[in-house]
Amino acid sequence: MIELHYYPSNASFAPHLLLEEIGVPYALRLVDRAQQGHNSPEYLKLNPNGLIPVLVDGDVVIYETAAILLHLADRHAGFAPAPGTAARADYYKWMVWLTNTLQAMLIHWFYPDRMAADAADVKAHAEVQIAPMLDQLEAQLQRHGGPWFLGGHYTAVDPLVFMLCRWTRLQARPAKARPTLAAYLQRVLERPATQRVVAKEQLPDPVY
Ligand SMILES: N[C@@H](CCC(=O)N[C@@H](CS)C(=O)NCC(=O)O)C(=O)O
Repeated sequence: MIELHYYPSNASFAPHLLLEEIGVPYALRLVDRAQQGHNSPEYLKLNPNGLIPVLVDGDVVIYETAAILLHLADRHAGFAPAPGTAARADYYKWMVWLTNTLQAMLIHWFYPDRMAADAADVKAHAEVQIAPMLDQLEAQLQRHGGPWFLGGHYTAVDPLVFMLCRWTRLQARPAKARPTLAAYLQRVLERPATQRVVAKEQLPDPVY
């Protein structure tokens, strides 16, 4: 059975959403961050970076949130455009940009003390850089009118967008401050799979 090594609200949230959408059986394995479970020798064998999540899918042991989403969408039809199409290129573009640009900047915002002695300054600068990235998400949704991030179909990109937007909820101008993005986030939240994951991870309101 598929196993997702997770911690509530961590980067495992996006793969958790996709697994629930796919509807295959899977087991959740809690990585106890309070006890440094992500740095235990057993966990480091799964992910030498000591980061959550890890997915174990038969012989496949895979880390990196976006890679896990791509892998799941490869194994289970219906969550990615056909290979070789313009829509597939768009899907790759957004998946990679979201993880290597927006997610990376959000990590600086969450852990500014890792970047410089003046953590408050790093956090403030990261937030300034995140705002126009969120504007890009708004512009993308306005361009095609939705309902999902790439257009008419919910894809593996949607859980990543939803998770990263959720992570901005405590910022001065969170993702939901943008009207088209706010309506989109509400649509994702209302999906039955999202509701089940929110309940399983016991995420308090507001979710985003
Ligand atoms: N690039 C990684 C980042 C994962 C990541 O930063 N996970 C966080 C939780 S959201 C974590 O495990 N942090 C533990 C730490 O930094 O010590 C991915 O996308 O999987």
